[in-house]
Amino acid sequence: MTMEWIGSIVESNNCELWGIAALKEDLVTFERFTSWLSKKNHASMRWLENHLPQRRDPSLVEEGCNRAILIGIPYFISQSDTNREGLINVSKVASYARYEDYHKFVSRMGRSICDDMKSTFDPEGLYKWRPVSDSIPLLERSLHSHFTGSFVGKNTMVIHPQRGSWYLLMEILTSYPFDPTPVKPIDTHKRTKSGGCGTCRRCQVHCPTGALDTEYVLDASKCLSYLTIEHRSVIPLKFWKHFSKYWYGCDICQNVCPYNRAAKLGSPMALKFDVDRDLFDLVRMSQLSYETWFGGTPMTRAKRNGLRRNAFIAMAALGDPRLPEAIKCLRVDEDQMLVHTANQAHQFLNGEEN
Ligand code: B12
Ligand code: SF4
Ligand code: SF4
Repeated sequence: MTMEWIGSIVESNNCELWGIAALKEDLVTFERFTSWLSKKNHASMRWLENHLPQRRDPSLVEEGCNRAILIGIPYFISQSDTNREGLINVSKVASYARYEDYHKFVSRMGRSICDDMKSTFDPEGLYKWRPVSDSIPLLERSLHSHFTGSFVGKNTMVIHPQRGSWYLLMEILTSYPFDPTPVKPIDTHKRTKSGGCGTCRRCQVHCPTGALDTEYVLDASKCLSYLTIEHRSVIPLKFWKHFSKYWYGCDICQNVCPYNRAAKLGSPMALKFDVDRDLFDLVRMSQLSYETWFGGTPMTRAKRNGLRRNAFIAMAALGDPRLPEAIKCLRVDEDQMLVHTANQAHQFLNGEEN
């Protein structure tokens, strides 16, 4: 009955209730995480080294909260989007980034869910309720894969066996003593009706940069998503050609996953970036255009000059005839990272890889 109540509260926000987790120390997950760090798979994301006690024991994230309501936010967009402006701009933006910033959505929707939860389960206000997603020291994928009947694929995504992986994850941390969801763990090395990768390697084969060469482990230093969103300096030349596919984020390892064939279109989040912008307009965009086009979207994570760098490299990768003009534009920029990127274009066109 409790699950039905929570399910109807979550579904009234067009999201999906996936389960309830008991938050407690999880040494297997923690060791997997620290071993990933020790191999420098996190590239320049040094912030992942912080808050290790919370990653080891998620009940420390919010004092007194040892339960989490696990929610999936759907965001599947049709992958057949072609270039509507007739330009040679075919490089894409990852689907999640086309919506409003999901952190803002989570706090808005999370507040509404928490209000409903309080009036249903906690009218006297005795318990804690805190909506969280992404930017907390919580290993969200592990939590969801342990308590929801979903599994971690070789592409490292949380995959729901019937619905796929086009979901952002969020949680409501609470001190309310809900019963955790009893689930049978899925052995992801086998492929059965309940999920798992088995012998499939599609994501590994199609990842353009070899970032998934070791199954179930992502080497962020090679991942287009990391390079286009989190990497703050010049992009090594050997990755430039892949910017012809994505210039912000990357969805290739989800696009090719068989579990996503039956994905349902739609999302409760508002679409913000539904028309591809001309890459040259992006290279020369002013601060004002940046704020108008990208304000309130997750793409501000890369900041204005990160987006300009990415758009320039995508122009080079696509052989855009306006590249000489774009080079002139960036060569006089005050940001040395952009000047350096512009100066590398000739090396790229000569087939050099550093
Ligand atoms: C840092 C980060 C990144 C980095 C590193 C990604 C990575 N694979 O580690 C970069 C910038 C590359 C990135 C990219 C993307 N990200 Co990101 N990212 C995060 C963040 C903030 C932390 C992830 C982390 O701790 N990584 C370290 C590794 C070691 O941990 P992990 O991936 O969580 O893996 C754990 C489990 O999967 C499990 N596990 C791992 N291997 C195995 C193997 C077996 C057999 C088993 C059983 C378990 C298991 O143990 C691991 C350690 O605890 C999370 C939010 C969060 N707080 O968790 C979002 C998050 C993982 N990202 C998300 C998304 C959507 C993306 C992108 C799709 C965005 C895009 N389109 O560009 C890509 C996907 C790239 C990919 N294939 O992973 C979603 C994933 C949703 C989902 N369904 O899985 C999250 C959860 C954000 C959210 N709240 O929705 N991301
Ligand atoms: S997001 Fe793209 S580059 Fe990163 S692992 Fe997946 S396919 Fe490879
Ligand atoms: S593409 Fe295949 S190997 Fe990769 S996550 Fe999906 S099922 Fe697993």
